[in-house]
Amino acid sequence: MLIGIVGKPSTGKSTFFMAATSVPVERSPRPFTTIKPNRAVAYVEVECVDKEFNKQCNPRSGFCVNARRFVPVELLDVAGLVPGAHEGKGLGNKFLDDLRQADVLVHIVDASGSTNEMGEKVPVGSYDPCNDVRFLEQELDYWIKGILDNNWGKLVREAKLSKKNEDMLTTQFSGLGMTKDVIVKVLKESKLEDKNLADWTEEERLGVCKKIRHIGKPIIIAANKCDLSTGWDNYQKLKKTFPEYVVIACSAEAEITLKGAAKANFIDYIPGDRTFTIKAELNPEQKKAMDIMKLVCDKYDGTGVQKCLNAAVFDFLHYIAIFPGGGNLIDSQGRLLPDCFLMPQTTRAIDFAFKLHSDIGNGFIKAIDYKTKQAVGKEHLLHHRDVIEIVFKKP
Ligand SMILES: Nc1nc2c(ncn2[C@@H]2O[C@H](COP(=O)(O)OP(=O)(O)OP(=O)(O)O)[C@@H](O)[C@H]2O)c(=O)[nH]1
Ligand SMILES: [Mg+2]
Repeated sequence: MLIGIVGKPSTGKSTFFMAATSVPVERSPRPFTTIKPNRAVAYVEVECVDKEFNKQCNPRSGFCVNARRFVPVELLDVAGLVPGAHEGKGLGNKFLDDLRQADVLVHIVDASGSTNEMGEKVPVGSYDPCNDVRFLEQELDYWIKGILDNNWGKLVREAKLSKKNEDMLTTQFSGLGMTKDVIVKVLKESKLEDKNLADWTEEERLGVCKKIRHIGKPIIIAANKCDLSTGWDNYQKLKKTFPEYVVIACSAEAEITLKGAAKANFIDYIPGDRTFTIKAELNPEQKKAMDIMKLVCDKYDGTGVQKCLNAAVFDFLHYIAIFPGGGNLIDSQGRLLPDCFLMPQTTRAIDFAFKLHSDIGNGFIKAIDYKTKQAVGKEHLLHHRDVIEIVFKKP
């Protein structure tokens, strides 16, 4: 699972990245601070199944606190995108190629309205962040169109060899993680299944790219810097203006502060908590900082960083978490429930077997639902938080 962080410069992409991964990266109010992409592990939260067995799990990767299991995902922070990037403005949009494999994008919007469309500092509240939503969609559309345009001549020649549109475009966009099903759907909706590529208009090409972006690079919005004075109003405005979007209020700076305070043992705080408790004597300055954090958490139900990642993976992509249930839940090194896999919603027992190992998939005999002890077949659809053992014939 790869989550891409996108947006214009200075909205707090790298701050969000650092808040989620704890990996220190360069960040500053100067536009284009990030040039080379940052990639690291973040986590999404799953209600662990260990409590159902009255045990404490021991994850191989990630961690688990009080049956709150944090499962690794990858996060990618790229350079800022400005209007006209597809024509080479700012850093252009070539760096978006880093996002080719992203399953979902988090658009970091500066909800405080303190950066203009180029990411330059302006007085708080003087810029309307709603402007950024459509511009980002447009730049992504043109990025995808650029990929198509670069190969258009070749595709038109191949079309003459009576290759099918769906096959040519599937090959063309496989690098963006598109499946044939998606391409067939896009062509059908556009009524371009059988139209000779040589006769496609510019608009038809762009229309297809828009649909591909919509399906293949779905976006959720993080209304960041909500700790600043105009954050609340702009967060409400974003939700109202874009009802088709998931919009989550977020303060990446607050998350960094809280994680830092928890590491220093000043507070009890686990990412995703709605609030925190102070457990040490604080000096007046620290106390003031924590008072501000409390206000932010109370107003927005937490800092929103963990909420964004969870929402992207579970509420939006509808992924499910599956725990392998073999060996009485214990691996060869004695770890209980060592793994937890994030899988698409329509995962069958056989898909999960192949995810574990191709030998397990090829030798599949049956799957056992560890919670109910029932045997199920290859086609059985798995559910969120299932614990599944695969019985297979060894090669
Ligand atoms: N008040 C507040 N400031 C924030 C928040 N998140 C980021 N900032 C500030 O916004 C500025 C830009 O942050 P970056 O993380 O460098 O922004 P970026 O989007 O990565 O910028 P580029 O790499 O230039 O595209 C920094 O001064 C951050 O401290 C937040 O949640 N609240
Ligand atoms: Mg950055």
